[in-house]
Amino acid sequence: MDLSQNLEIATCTDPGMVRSHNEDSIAADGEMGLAVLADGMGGYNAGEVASGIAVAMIPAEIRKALAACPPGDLNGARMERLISEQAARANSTIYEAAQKEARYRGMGTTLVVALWHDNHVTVGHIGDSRLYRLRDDKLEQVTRDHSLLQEQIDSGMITREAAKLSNNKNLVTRALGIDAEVDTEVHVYETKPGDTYLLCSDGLSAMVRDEEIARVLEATGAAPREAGEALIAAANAAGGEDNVTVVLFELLSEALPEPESTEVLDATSQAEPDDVTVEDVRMHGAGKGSRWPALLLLLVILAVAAFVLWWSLVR
Ligand SMILES: [Mn+2]
Repeated sequence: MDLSQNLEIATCTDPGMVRSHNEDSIAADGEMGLAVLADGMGGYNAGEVASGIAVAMIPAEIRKALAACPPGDLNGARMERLISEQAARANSTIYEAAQKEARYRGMGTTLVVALWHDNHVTVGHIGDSRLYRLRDDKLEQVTRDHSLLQEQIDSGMITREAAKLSNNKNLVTRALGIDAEVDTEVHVYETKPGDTYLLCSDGLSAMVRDEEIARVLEATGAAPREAGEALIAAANAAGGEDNVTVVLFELLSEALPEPESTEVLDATSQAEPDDVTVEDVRMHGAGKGSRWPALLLLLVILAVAAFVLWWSLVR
């Protein structure tokens, strides 16, 4: 299914005003309706390696899996599973690379993955990279950070206002590639035509308040390219202390296409119940095909024998 007619996408990334290199990585694919953003961590450029592995592996594997998946199976539950599985695979690859090479030791990355499909978006995340949704001029943070700060807010240790002044904004409690196992948080949300989605690294959200992000989106009419560049500029104007990366996805006014021809799919799923393999089906077919001529031959032989018997009797 090609969604590129239904979406407008822009990706923007910048090292910021302080850092010499950019450890954020992004991938976006309009045809698949997929965006992946990763914010790497680890010394000696290892963060770049970790985030690079995540954005290279996950879209490639999701593309393969979607191509092999019947259109009627493209539902939220399937997408949730797909994102969790692929995040787990990327986790293993990063983790193993970090175990093998001393210079990669301790590397990891945040992750936010969004996959749009028939009027839904499935969102997976690990760490403090975020997804926001702009709907009817209202900006809402969809993902909830896996960070020390968020835990402190949740437990009532500090207020949301005090959190804005906190120094530990970048301490994440979950990351991809740090442990042998990873717990990806995945949810499915309904979409509405006209929605705009923003994926961002903490280089935006730690530098620019939500109200200011909303104001920038409003000022640019949430046009993806323009809004993306304006958000990067806003982060840099506020100090640009970290790499800053944004992906903007606008759902154009038409609804996303429904999966095609479910009848065909139902027929397929009935023809191949889980416990019957293709070999089984073929063997049964071949058996039926060869049995009938043998039976016919037997009848002919019996008829001939009966005729011979009758002929010998009447003579
Ligand atoms: Mn960052």
